[in-house]
Amino acid sequence: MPIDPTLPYDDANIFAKILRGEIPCSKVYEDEWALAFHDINPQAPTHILVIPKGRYVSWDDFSASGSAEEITGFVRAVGAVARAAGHVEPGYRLLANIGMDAHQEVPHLHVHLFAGKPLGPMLA
Ligand code: IU
Repeated sequence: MPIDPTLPYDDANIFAKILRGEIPCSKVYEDEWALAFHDINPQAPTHILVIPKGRYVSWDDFSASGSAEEITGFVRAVGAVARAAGHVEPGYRLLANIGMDAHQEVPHLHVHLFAGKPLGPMLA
């Protein structure tokens, strides 16, 4: 079910539990600002989720109220994940679903990183 992005942050969401270490994940990267792990239902040979450590529902509240340090740290982390996984060549795709129409399902900001095959033109 897609989430209502206008709701306040829910500390019981699954990615919050992963961040607190209450639920395991297949971690690929972690730093002060972000955690990255393999998606449990991969849609490409590489399908990684990168999440900020702060309590943000989506790109909307993150971009509006994240600090400059958090935003810079998160953006750098996404790039670091892609480089560490060796996907700069031949390329990769980033995607963030925000709210109902985009079918966001988990109410903690996450950026999908897809790679490992020719991904074709983007569908929207
Ligand atoms: P969405 O952008 O909110 O629609 O994507 C949520 C993603 O989170 C989706 O690709 C799920 O497979 C993934 N996921 C996960 O990796 N681990 C979980 O425990 C749950 C969802 I729930």
